[in-house]
Amino acid sequence: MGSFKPLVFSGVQPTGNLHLGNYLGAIRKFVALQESHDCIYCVVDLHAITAQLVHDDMATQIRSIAAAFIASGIDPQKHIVFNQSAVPQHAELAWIFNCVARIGWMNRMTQFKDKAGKDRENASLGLLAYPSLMAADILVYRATHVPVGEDQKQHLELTRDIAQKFNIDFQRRIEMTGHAVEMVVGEEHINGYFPLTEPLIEGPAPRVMSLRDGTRKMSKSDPSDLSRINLMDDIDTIAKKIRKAKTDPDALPSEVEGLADRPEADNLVGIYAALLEKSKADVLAEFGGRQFSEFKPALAELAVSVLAPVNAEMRRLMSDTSQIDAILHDGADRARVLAEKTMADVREIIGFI
Ligand code: AQP
Repeated sequence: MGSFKPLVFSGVQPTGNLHLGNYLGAIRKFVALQESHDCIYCVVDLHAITAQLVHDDMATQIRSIAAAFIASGIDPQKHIVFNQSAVPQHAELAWIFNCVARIGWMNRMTQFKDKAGKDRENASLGLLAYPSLMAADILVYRATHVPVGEDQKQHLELTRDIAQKFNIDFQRRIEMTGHAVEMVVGEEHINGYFPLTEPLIEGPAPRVMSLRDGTRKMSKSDPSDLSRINLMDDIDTIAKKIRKAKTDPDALPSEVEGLADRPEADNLVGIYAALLEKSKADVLAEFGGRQFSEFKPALAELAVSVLAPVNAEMRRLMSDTSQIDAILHDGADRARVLAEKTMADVREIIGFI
């Protein structure tokens, strides 16, 4: 009986412009992890149709997320970059997980409540089952680590619940078919087929907030484009959005404690710190006592210096999509082999012939 090999998986939905929150909360972590782990990074297009079914520019959106991965520094030869719908095993395992998970678990998901809003009866069944597909994305590779922003924490807990319930429900058949793997959970050694995946949420910017409202997360689907800095924004647009970002009238505090109850100030200082890979305390040591009229231009300059190379490379990749298409095809071919190995085991465990 072996043990699980460390493997990183994460995904991004092609649902609109990638923003600074996606970049700092997720993509920059993806880039860092490729030095120490085998990584699989996926454009999760099946997820993109859960909240809105028809997207006229779906193909462009898929390519643009893949371009953002590559432009940020992900190496598609050493690691795997592909789009989810090209590997049908994700959907196959998601169906099995729909039968493992309980409706009550899905109903408790805060993202479902937020996205379905008041008209829950009219939300798609796919939106309710979204976390089950997310669990399948991760577990079809038996991935052990998932870098994500803080908003995905609850979904990853549910992924562990699904893995654990599958392992328990099928315990006898997992052992009978010789597919048990030993894992250590706390002090205990237990056997199962799926690992209990660890979220990797810690980082300089686990939750970047909207530039228009420091209490809401920066989001692709926010109707106000001024609420977010997009990776494809040009220099002038970035500067304008930071200039117009909501703030309060006070000067910046000298200590981090002074940011409490000042969500917009806290967010802008947090963004500056994350871009510079320093702490908020370091930023306040430099800017404490200064007005936003001085801080905002410095933030705009920093944001441009970090994002401009990513932006330029994304534009180059999107100007001739043959390179991105080749990367996605090659990635899907390699991902399919790994996913099919898991599905062959799962079919045997369940008893499908
Ligand atoms: N504001 C954020 N701060 C830090 N991390 C964030 N992420 C998203 N928003 C922030 C992380 O980015 C990764 C990709 O997210 P996603 O596209 O799969 O979906 P999402 O979490 O629902 O992101 P959005 O931007 O809010 O998209 P829409 O509006 O389509 O729902 C994830 O790791 C996420 O945690």
